[in-house]
Amino acid sequence: MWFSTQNLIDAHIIVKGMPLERTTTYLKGTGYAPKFIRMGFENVENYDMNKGIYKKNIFDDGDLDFFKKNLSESLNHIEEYVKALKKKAFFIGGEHTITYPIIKAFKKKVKDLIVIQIDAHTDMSEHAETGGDIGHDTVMMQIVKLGIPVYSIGIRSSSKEIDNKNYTIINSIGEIINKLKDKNIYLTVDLDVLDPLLFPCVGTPAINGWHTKQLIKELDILKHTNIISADIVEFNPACNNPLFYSSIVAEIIMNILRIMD
Ligand SMILES: [Mn+2]
Repeated sequence: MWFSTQNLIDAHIIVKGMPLERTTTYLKGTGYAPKFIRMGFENVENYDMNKGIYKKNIFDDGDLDFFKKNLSESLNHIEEYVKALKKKAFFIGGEHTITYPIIKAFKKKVKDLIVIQIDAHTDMSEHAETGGDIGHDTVMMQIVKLGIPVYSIGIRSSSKEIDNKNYTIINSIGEIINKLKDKNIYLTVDLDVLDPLLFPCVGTPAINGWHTKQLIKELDILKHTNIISADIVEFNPACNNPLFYSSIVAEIIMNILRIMD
């Protein structure tokens, strides 16, 4: 990214690409997302009329390599990387499945961990469509099974009604802002929360979604909370005009980095 620093020691946030694609079921291509998103950053300024200049140091640590690794080897690779992390990080997926090993690693590192999921789908299936328990469609089920509370927003599609004490669907992050005090928050943003007619570059589009304005408004509610790390997932650059949409994703990431101070 053009504004990243070469100096890990001075970095406030580490950016790591996780181009995992093993369990996608509909439109393929999210494994190419980190490369495209970095190109998209060429069209992003670090000054915002309302939010000012972005002053934090970002260190771009490149991508994890999943070449010739199967799903479980890939998940272990992610977990080991996150375990060894000593700074706040922003992860660029890849499929939503990456969030599971990330949370497994953070569970061992921090207390009072909660997950905020911004997504069109609950990802609460018991079994993955591609077989086994782990997949982009079961990732939140796996996380609640670790005993981590998940608050979800943007949901409009699910394979069934969800009845799980650790999984709560909310209408706005404002509803739970009082509960977030003293919590270590992990934020995961699945881009299919956006309306597919506005932002079509996702693997599993779902109609009647959000405008980017609504996404950024919800993100900004988290400004003074303790976000320990975050990810953005499910961008699929195998669509028409991918560089155009890559810069939209980069702008959204910029807004997430701003609330991670
Ligand atoms: Mn998802």
